[in-house]
Amino acid sequence: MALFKTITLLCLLVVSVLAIKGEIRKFPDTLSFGVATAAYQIEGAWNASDKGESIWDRFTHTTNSIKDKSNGDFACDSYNQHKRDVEMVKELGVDFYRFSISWSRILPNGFSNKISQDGIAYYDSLIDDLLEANIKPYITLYHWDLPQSLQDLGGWTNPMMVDYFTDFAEVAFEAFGDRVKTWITFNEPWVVCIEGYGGISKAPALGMNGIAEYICAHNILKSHAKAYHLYDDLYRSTQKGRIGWSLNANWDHPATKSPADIEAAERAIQMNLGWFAHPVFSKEGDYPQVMKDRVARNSLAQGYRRSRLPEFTPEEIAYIKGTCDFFGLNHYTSTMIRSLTTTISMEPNFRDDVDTDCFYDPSWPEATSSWLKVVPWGFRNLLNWITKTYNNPEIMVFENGFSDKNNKDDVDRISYYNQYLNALLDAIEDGCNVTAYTAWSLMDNFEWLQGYTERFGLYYVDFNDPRRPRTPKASALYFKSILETRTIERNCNAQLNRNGTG
Ligand code: PNW
Repeated sequence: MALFKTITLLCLLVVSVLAIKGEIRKFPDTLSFGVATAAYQIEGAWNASDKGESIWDRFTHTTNSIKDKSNGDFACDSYNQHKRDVEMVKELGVDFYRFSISWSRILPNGFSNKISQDGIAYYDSLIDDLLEANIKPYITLYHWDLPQSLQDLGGWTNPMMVDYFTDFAEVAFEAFGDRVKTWITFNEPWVVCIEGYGGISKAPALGMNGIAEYICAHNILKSHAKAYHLYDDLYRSTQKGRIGWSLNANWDHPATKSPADIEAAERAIQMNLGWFAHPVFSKEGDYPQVMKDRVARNSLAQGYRRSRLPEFTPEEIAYIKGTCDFFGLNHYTSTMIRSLTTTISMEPNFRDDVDTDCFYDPSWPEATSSWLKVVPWGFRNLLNWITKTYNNPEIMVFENGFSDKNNKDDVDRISYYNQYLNALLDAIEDGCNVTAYTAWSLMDNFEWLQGYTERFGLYYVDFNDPRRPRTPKASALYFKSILETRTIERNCNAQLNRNGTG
């Protein structure tokens, strides 16, 4: 209790100092707020009841890849403590809770011929408790934990996955769609394909750079579109929900004003975000032209008979186009981009295909995650880029957050949220149609390769205590105060805004 009081006082102090320094800004009523988690990162209970093995179970159990040698076997024990989770979400006063479904918990062997009643019961109970607390459940269908049985068949390199994923989606629509009105098919397909298929820093760690990530993305695009059409054709009219996906993107800022760097930064964003966004949100559909050109050119120079980037048929292009009811975005940080003039290496490689040099400005404040620098104006620029490039879509921000090591008096996280929420308001004032903002994460959890060494939570979780007690950090109280008033103090740090749009 003493700790709670200290945190409250500290938080009030921070809020009042910030308020004295700057004006108060109001969030529009059209913006709703939420917090997010993902199944493998919080649930634990990896083999409870008839749950099947996922690629993250296999990866953490059989490789030495996790920094602190940990895994998600127990994690935050949310499988047994979801009532406490709902209590926390309620305490914060958010409008929605974004969580993901563990595919192998509801379909133990990956296929829809066998549905786990215990798996369905777990999510049923979570959804009912949320609704009872007046919080909207938002479901992510795929947050990286593929059933191992489907990985054994090639995972996302197997074109049959399009059907298997759609079957899984249908089971979820049937079981939960009466109460769940916002569906996110895939979380960050870029990370799935680049890090899990091209690289080795996410399961299944295939490491077939320059080849496998393109096949993975091709099948995920088709899987997403098929699930979207299924919802559209069979469920939308009765369930009246919405469906899209959530793409991760950095803001890629040109390192200088030279035309070459400006072009390189645009290419970087087209070949990372546009890779997935262009087929769905652009007028013409398909992959960005610059991406088709680059990968084809490099592939031919490397002796391949065709581009390593698979081609869509005109029917597929039309089928994929428009398959999102909103533009879901996960954003954390920015990078500086310089153009390169590399000779084409004989080994295929995604980074060579993009062919830019990226780095972090040394003046940017750091988080604990090596890739996360604090660049709020980049958020504003990115939201404006999406608005301009894709003709003003409705943007729902499904993740944004900051990592530290082990800190309940998390003033750096408070500062991050203050600055990024101000940048979001700037973007709304610029004309961006942003309707949702989600903090990652509700609580500290299993941070993939980093295990439990990087914490993103608004709530602190004690991973040494078998009961996994959760305690609000100062940032939880700060977030709660923002939600209560739907206002925020203007960020006074002019220096951090020096590169912003305007
Ligand atoms: C997200 N980047 O991943 C994931 O959706 C979460 O599961 C994860 O815990 C969270 O961010 C924090 O890492 C990202 O390089 C991974 O910009 C990498 C990046 C962004 C998001």
